[in-house]
Amino acid sequence: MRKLILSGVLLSGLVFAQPKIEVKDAWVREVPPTSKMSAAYMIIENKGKEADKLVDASNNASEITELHETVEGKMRRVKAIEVPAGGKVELKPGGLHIMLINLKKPLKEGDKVELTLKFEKAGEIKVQAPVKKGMGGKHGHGH
Ligand SMILES: [Cu+2]
Repeated sequence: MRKLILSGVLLSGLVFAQPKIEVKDAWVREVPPTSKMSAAYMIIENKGKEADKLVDASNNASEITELHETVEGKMRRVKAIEVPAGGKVELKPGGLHIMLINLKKPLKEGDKVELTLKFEKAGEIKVQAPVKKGMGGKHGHGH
């Protein structure tokens, strides 16, 4: 039943709004077992003619999911992440990210996290994000 409703929503979306959001290279940072937080990164491409916004997210690895950005080494919450028409936005260490707060279990390299991204126009998009070790030393994630 749920599948039927979902495909109906997808179809009407295609006909009327033509959302063209693509999520690439999603990954979640491996954290030490003592850490209760991690972050998810990815590239979001908008191939449509209308700007869209990431307005919310959830995931199966943590209790709380927030949209964050890092500015001058400090993180702050943002209400939405804009994805310009015909453009892309990169969520990366030291910049925009999806914060995973209160991890249900430690995240180890090789694990997979299922993220649900909610866009203002494109609706919900599910992404499988592998857990990887952080790249580079300086990521400006001040926990
Ligand atoms: Cu953060």
